[in-house]
Amino acid sequence: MKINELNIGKNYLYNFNMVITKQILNEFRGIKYVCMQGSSDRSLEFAIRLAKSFLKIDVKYFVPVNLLPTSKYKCYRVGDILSISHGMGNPSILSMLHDLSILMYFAGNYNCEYIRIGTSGGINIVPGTVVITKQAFMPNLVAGYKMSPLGRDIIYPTNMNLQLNARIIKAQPHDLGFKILEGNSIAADDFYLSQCRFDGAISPSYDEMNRKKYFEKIKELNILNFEMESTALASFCSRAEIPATMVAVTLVNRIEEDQIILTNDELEKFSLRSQEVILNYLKNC
Ligand code: R2B
Ligand code: URA
Repeated sequence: MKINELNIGKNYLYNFNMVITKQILNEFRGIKYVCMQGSSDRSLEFAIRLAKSFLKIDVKYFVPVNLLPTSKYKCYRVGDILSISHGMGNPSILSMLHDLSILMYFAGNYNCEYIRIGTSGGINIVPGTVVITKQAFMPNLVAGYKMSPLGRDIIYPTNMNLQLNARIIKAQPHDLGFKILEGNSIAADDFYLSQCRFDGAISPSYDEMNRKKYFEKIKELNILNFEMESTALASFCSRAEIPATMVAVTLVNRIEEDQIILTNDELEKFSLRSQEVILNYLKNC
């Protein structure tokens, strides 16, 4: 992990509403794996699943403690694993990644891995398939993440860590019960127009024909899913030299549908698949 030297001496993390004290550093020391999910409820559920798998306790009597004194993000620790929420979209995950990485660095956790466990809209694949991202694309189909510091556009590389991907895939049992595919992802600016849906609140500037052509280009680039955070995650982690990747179950095949028409039970079952893949990996570590 490589952190901006100017941060030495910084002791307030605004987005975590946290002053870095010795006690805080002790709470976060020894973390090796950071698992992130959009929703704070899912981070809590995952912490309970981790406790059930690794601590061998009766989770009926176990309430994970949130380590962040802010309403923006929630964070739970189980052994050397953190389960943290990142909110929705690139700006939300990116702000969290800065505070988290400063904290990890000062706590001496220089070698931790970051994994986003998510949901997504699949492209030409059966819903329920889990996608592991190799490279993240912007909606204009450029592989990279554009930022404009001081008004000057810079496109940062967005490669996920392929060794980490290989370790995750290798850790899966033969009877997993669903498919895992490694491919590329698009991080869209929203759920609707940036993912070329027709069912948002504003009329789209495209029609079925243009959309078909766009989907054809997507397929040529081996892009398998749409979501909203992969470019920020990949570019941040490449620059900070943190091994990172994203594992996201697909809830819909966007070639066929815009709407996600799963029942709550199906949605829950599918969402748990990405967690299961990472749980298998962590058990193997
Ligand atoms: C996947 O699902 C969310 C949108 O509903 C978003 O955070 C993402 O990347
Ligand atoms: N998350 C997204 O961003 N898009 C989808 O279609 C499903 C989940």
